[in-house]
Amino acid sequence: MHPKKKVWIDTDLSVGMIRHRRPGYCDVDDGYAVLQLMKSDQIEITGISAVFGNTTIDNAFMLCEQMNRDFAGGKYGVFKGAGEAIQLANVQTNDAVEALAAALKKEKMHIMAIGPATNVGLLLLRYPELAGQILEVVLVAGRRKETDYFSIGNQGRRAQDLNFDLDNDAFRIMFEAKVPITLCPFEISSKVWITEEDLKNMDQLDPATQWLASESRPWLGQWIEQGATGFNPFDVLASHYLIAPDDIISEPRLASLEIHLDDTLLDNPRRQFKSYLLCRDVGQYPVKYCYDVVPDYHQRLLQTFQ
Ligand SMILES: [Ca+2]
Repeated sequence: MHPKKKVWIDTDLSVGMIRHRRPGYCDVDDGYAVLQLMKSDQIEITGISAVFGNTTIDNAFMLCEQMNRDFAGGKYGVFKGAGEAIQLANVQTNDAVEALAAALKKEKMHIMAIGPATNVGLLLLRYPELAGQILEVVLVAGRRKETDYFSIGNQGRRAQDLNFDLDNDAFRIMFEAKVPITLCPFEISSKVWITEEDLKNMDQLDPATQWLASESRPWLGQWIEQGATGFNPFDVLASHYLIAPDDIISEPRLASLEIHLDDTLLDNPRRQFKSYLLCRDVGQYPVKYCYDVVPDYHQRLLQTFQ
């Protein structure tokens, strides 16, 4: 038997929340990633921390506590992290950063950071000596080139690279600390779809999976309004990679941080610029870039919730 892989979860859980910046419901994908790790016998969760992102830090923290209480018997430590991006001129700590530091002092572990990487960035600024204790940070961000748009549905909507966009500096800090980085970007998650048929199958499973299916329906409805037939469960590619890396196809790339025109504002006459996390043949920082799944991936994904 292989020893279990130790994984710290850092998440901007927003399952079932109303968006705080514009109308509509929030992403449900963190819920799939957290529940998949909770259910896996390959993984030992070493702690769960919340970060702002898809929703406010208070909502994300409340949902971390709720999932831990309702679906894991409260057995994990749950910690509140950053409510905003790193301010380099005023670096703060928080409960999540201190708890993660204490855990890393005891043992090496992987970190699944499926929101903005703010808590990991803060940790590396305050405790640079702990960089060598981080076996890998698995993140949901990046693309090959600035013209690889994140297209949602067929109405022309383009999504941001939200986890990166909300805290560019956190990524730069991780790269400069030379922490091993694995990226599960839009390129891979755009190949995986969850449909109403999948939710109906999840309705027949355990209460945690039933809850996730039920809370996913308003989110699925928004994707159908955008002309899609399902939704891409972005963050679950990160959790699945940690559980079963052989199901995920990756290649080594070199990441760079570059500034180009904002691709989400193409029709806006007052177009602005933004930072991009680009993963090319040439670049500055080595990353493992996950870009495809095995042919029977959809079935394998749903089996992990059985
Ligand atoms: Ca997330």
